[in-house]
Amino acid sequence: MQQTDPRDPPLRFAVIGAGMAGILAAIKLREAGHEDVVVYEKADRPGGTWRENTYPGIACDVPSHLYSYSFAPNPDWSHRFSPGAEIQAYFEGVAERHGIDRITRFGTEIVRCRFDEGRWQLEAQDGSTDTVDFVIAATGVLHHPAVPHFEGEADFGGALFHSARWDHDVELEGRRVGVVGTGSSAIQIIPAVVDQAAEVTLFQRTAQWITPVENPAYDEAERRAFRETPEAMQAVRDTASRAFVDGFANVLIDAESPVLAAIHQTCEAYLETVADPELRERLRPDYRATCKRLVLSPNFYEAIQRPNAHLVTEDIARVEREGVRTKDGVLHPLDVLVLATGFRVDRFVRPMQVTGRGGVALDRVWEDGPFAYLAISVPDFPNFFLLNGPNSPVGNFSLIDVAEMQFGYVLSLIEEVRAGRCRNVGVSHEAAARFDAERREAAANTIWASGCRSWYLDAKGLPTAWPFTFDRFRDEMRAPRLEDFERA
Ligand code: N01
Repeated sequence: MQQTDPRDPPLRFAVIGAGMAGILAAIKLREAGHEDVVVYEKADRPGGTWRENTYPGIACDVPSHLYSYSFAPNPDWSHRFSPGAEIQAYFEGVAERHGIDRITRFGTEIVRCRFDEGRWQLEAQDGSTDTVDFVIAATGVLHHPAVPHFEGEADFGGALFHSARWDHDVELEGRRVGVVGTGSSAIQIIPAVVDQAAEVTLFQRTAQWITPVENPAYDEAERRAFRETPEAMQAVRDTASRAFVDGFANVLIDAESPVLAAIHQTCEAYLETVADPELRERLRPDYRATCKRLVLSPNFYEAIQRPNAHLVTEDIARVEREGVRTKDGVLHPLDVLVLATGFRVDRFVRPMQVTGRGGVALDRVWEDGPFAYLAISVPDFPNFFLLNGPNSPVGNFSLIDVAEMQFGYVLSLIEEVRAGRCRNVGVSHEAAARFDAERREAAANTIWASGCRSWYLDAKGLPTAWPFTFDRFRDEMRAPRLEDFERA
């Protein structure tokens, strides 16, 4: 292994993406004493998914005191599950307080990253270039909208857009609004628009299990108490963490878990609150709760039972000038059609072209689906680390927690270089293959593989998310097993 002088010129870092994970990485790099850090962000402000998703009703389904950085608690959250605009303001505030906006090049999309002579050559869409020692890819998961194309959609006389590209110029008051999809986005949109719209039509391809949640507001006295007694705020966080992580994330990998059976029963009981038996049966899924990502809602069933709400379970045949025609020949007249159809979750850093050691293209390496050792490192891509990358834990818990643990691990790898023990560090082929084989085997026993279609599955139907306990993830993230890494 090559020894380098720790007093070499300071290491230079590029963080790609100024969303939750990118802001975190930049803050932690600087805290660790790395001063030469640049964040590249293609949009004009930070926030990632919270900047892009502005649909009516948007909120995070993880309690706000848990969905916060551990180092930046926020006593002022308005609700247990605060709305998206508040979360966006939180990230912008944290980025500003830590000076991250000042080291971010907004409006600059990195299109190519090439590993060359031990460093990464970056090229942006505007033609500018950069050379860095490390790339932190914080490009998000739920980022590239999945937009289905329906025959005849070009003829539609109304407004048509994806839920993550909400067109706020389109008036909803008194209009006939259609929503395609029954994921978390659609289930939040329906209650939020049902009062305004003349008619709301939900096009459901697959029914969805829903867990009832309450979303109380924090009053001023509670917020003052959080401000004055940070331990009280920490206690709320700890309680939520125990419920979401220990009580849920740890059991997803065991399809036979009694906890999952209890969640199923809760969802079934909630479905019973739908008064009309015919509507109730059309809303009843034919798979197990938590097979798909569990949807939490305080009010979806109430909204879908309104006289101006309609549930359509026939498949969509085509879009016409007047609206959507389903396969039974019925035309559903619409003024607005929202595609709440989810995201292309297999993209990760792409369409950025990443070329590693020996000219190997990431696209090529990921031909059969994206993978990364412990969700962080890909062989032949040294000094290139992913946050919330392929095989990362996903589910109803805080991805901020996940990213914080991952970045602590990445910092330990960076330390190998800073200390002069090597110049480049990346997982070995052998360790990556061993991890991938193990995670594939484990994935088959998870609840996600129990018989439903979801974005948790790859093209062959295998769950891609972390298929072990959350406790194991925590343990793995405590420190890298350096023998699994090639250091040059
Ligand atoms: O997307 P989804 P989402 N014709 O992929 C349907 C996070 N999130 O944006 O089930 C008809 O879950 C598709 O049908 P089917 C959260 O992690 C969090 O709602 O495949 N329908 C499905 O019903 C979440 O899981 C929050 O049969 C079509 C829907 O579209 C993730 O984002 C809020 C179709 C897509 O559901 C994604 O959620 C929002 C077609 N051609 C999002 N194509 C919170 O924190 C797709 N569908 C609350």
